[in-house]
Amino acid sequence: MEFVTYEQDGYVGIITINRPKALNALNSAVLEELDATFKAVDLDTTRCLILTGAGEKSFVAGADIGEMSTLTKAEGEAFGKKGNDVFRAIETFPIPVIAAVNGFALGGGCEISMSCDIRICSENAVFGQPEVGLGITPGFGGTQRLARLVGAGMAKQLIYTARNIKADEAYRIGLVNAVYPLEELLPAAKKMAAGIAANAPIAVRNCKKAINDGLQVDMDQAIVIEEKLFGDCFETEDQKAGMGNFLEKDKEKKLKVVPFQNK
Ligand code: DAK
Repeated sequence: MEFVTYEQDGYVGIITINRPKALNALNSAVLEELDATFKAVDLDTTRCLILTGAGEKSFVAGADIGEMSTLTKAEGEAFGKKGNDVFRAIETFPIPVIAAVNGFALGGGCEISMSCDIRICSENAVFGQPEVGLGITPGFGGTQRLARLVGAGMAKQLIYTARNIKADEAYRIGLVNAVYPLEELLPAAKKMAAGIAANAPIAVRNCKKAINDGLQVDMDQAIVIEEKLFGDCFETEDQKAGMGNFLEKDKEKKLKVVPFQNK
C-alpha cells in the first residue's frame, strides 16, 4: 500500500492515512486503499480499530481538491459514491473504530472522522466543512452525520458559514469526546481501544449495531432491535464466562480475565 499503513497491537488495529505531503487528502487511491485495508482486518484477532493521519499537522485535509477540480457531473457522482461506500463501511464495521484526529479534519476529513464511532483529538485539531466556499456541498455524508452528532442548528451554522472550529469548540459542541496534547493523543486512543478490547467482543459488537440501527428508526422499533441483539448474546461463551465469573465471586476472574470469544 502506498497511502495507508496498518499496524496490529494486540487486539487493536491502527490504520494510518499516510499522504502527509498533501496533508493526507483523500484521493481515489487513498479511498481504494482504505477500502482494502478495512476489508483485510482479521475480525478473529481484532476487537477495536484506531484511524489516524500521518504527521503532526493533519488528520485529513479533505477530499483531494486537485483530483476533484476537473470532474464531470458523472465523475463527481462516482467519486462521491466511492467515498460514501468507504465511509459507510467504516460506520457499519462490526467492531468499534476510534478516530484519533491529529490536526486538520476538514471537509472529507471531518466526514471520515464522523463515520467513526468515537472521536478524540489533539489540541491542534481543526474541524470544518468548507465545501460551500468551494462551490459544492459536503459530499461524503457531512450534511447527514454532522446534524445527527451536534444537532441541526449547529450543523447548519457550520456548513452554511464554512467556518473552521478549533479543538476546544469541537469539544464544547460534542463533536469530539476529549482533547489531548498531540503527543498524548495516540497513547490515549490505544488506552481507550485496549479498554474496549478487554470487554466481551460479541457484546461490544452488538452494542454498536444496536446503537447504529436503533438511531435509524422510531423508539418502538429501536427497542425490538435492542431485544434481538441482547438475546443474541445468550448461550455465547462470553455470556456464560462473564456471568459465571461474577457468580463464582472470584475477584481475579471478575476482573475480565476470561478468554472472551470473537464469534
Ligand atoms: N486536496 C489536495 N491537496 C491538499 C488539500 C486537499 N484538500 N489540502 C492540502 N493539500 C496540499 C496543498 O495543496 C499543499 O500541497 P503542495 O502545494 O505542497 O504540493 C500541501 O497539501 C500543504 O498544504 P498547504 O501548503 O496549503 O498548508 P497550510 O498549512 O498553508 O494550510 C490547510 C493547511 C489545511 C488550511 C490548507 O491546505 C487548506 O485549506 N486545504 C484545503 C482544505 C479544504 O478545503 N478541505 C475540504 C476539501 S473539499 C463530493 C465528495 C467529497 C466532497 C464533496 C463532494 N461529491 C463528489 C459529492 C468533499 C469535499 C472536500 O473535502
